[in-house]
Amino acid sequence: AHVINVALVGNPNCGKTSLFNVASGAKEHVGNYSGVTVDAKSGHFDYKGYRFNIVDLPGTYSLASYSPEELYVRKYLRDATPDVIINVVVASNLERNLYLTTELIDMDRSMVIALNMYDELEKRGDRLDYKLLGSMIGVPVVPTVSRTGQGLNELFDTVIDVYEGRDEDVRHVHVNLGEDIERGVTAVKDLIKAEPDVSPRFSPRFIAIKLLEDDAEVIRLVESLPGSAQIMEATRAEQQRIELMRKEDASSAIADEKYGFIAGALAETLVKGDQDRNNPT
Ligand code: GDP
Ligand code: MG
Ligand code: K
Repeated sequence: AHVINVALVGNPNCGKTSLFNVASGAKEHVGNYSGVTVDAKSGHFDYKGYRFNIVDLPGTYSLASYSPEELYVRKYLRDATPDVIINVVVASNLERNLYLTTELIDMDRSMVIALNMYDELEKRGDRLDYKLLGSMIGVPVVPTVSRTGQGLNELFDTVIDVYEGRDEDVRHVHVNLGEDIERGVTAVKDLIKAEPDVSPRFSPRFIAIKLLEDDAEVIRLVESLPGSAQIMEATRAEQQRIELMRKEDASSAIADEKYGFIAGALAETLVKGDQDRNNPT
């Protein structure tokens, strides 16, 4: 049978472990606890002739390299290279949850979004055109309620489609960071692409953005490359240029652009129920 390696990635408390339990029949602890150890649980199940190996990764708000959870998830995505990432997001808190999504998009990996706690979104009376959102970001979006298992067949059907390369919503879209920053990303990315030995598992775009953000781990990675002096010099120059244009450091400018992109995408796809109620016209 075909084996599909799947990793669950998402913010803390977005319902990853619930999804993992329902899908794999495991009984991992679910709830608002903060674990002492940072690790991953793995399980497996068979569906439609495929063997799914599924890994429940620690919750993270971003793929920066500040916390042990972030470093763990990053290392996992780089070294274990799951075939398909399931990015679990909280449907009623997309402004925050989609930040991590933008970083996964930078990584340029096969991915499906589980729009989890969809029951909460419906209860609030919010309406989201999730198909349009998916086509805007180039990632298929499937509503789920991982506590009950609702939507999980559709989710894993979509994982199969993405794995087999037949989902029409999958496009290589990237989150456009605006002219000032994109120029810097391209300059650094082109130097990284020219390196023979750069970690093939982090995309050149992800590495370039992380360099511009002063990411300590990615700087160490790049420092081991033959062309590191030139890459770091270009990074510093582009950071200074961006700072001059934007009057803020490059990493803040990148975060602002990402949150702006998310806000723009949600403005086109999300109608909040309580908004309608609070602002009668
Ligand atoms: P994790 O931190 O991402 O592993 O999240 P958990 O699976 O531990 O879930 C966090 C909390 O959200 C628990 O209380 C779950 O019962 C609850 N939860 C998970 N999925 C859903 C869902 O789809 N809808 C609702 N309403 N609650 C959910
Ligand atoms: Mg969990
Ligand atoms: K939890």
